[in-house]
Amino acid sequence: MGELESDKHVEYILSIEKKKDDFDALLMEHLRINGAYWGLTTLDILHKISAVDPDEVISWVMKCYHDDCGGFGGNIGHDPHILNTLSAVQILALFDRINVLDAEMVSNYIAGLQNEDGSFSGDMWGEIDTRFSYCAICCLSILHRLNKINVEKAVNYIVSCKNLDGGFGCTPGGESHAGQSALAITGSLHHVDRDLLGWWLCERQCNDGGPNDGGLNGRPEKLVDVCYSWWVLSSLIMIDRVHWIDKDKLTRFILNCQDKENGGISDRADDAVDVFHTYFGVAGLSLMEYPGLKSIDPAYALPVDVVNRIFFGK
Ligand code: 3PZ
Ligand code: ZN
Repeated sequence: MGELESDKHVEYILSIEKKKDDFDALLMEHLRINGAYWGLTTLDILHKISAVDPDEVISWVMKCYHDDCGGFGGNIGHDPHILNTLSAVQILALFDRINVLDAEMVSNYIAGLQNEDGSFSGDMWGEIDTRFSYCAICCLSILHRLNKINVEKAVNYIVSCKNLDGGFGCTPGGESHAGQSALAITGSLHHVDRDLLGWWLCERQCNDGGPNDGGLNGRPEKLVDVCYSWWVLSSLIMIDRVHWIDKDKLTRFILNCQDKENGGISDRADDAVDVFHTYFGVAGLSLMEYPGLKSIDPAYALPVDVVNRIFFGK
């Protein structure tokens, strides 16, 4: 299995920025700000954020800002969306530059996306998903402005998406997925049946003895995928049931998904790498306290020192 190829991953992330015109880059064009958040957070976990120029990053991020509405687009000239707005706020937090924002404008944009039933739309077109509830709550919490929304209704909406298996869907009655990060931020984890959800999450670990042994899948009967290391582990940590999975096997699986030559991590062993799975792989290892990594907060998906700076000014 070997160890984490940290230097190779740093080089890989720095290289993505340079090749802007190949096919992968084109595919990522509309979510460039999310990609920037994934790459930069990975660099920070690896203690290499100093490899980028903060002023350059911040000035690019602010070019994605729409000062008429308070939201951010996925790239310069792209329409605003709550997903991109969260990425922008997280990037600014990484560099301790939240102060460049008009926090009132940004939080008014987010608050404006809350619906009567407490749910959140992703943008002005109205698609609803509990993942947008998470984006809204995480963003407003970082901006110290949760008071702008009806938190009780927001929590009740997420709770209304709880299923009999203990998990949460994206809409009421939808198949179980993520959602409890938002509940953790608002101090509402008492709505979770920890044993039932913990059991469902642990059932995600694969035990077939093959190259993907120890990996986690997102739903029953699906293939394992490195990115679920993050969704499942972060949830298990928040409900205090992380000791229910085999950490050694999961660590070995993530390390097996590395491209040891050119850097980067893929969804499964021997697939093509991308920045998304590189981030979630490294972040998953950080949650499992892999040596030499900064620890990451499971609810905010930001390094713990960044979260402490936001909330305790230290
Ligand atoms: C990937 N998106 O819809 S996407 C994403 N997926 O924008 C980014 N695991 O084809 C990258 N699958 C790669 N670099 C994949 C982000 C998806 C998740 C797809 C995926 C991941 C298995 C099939 C949804 C936050 C934001 C968005 C998502 C999840 C979390 C794709 C396919 C979809 C997307 C982008 C590229 C390569 C990278
Ligand atoms: Zn994945």
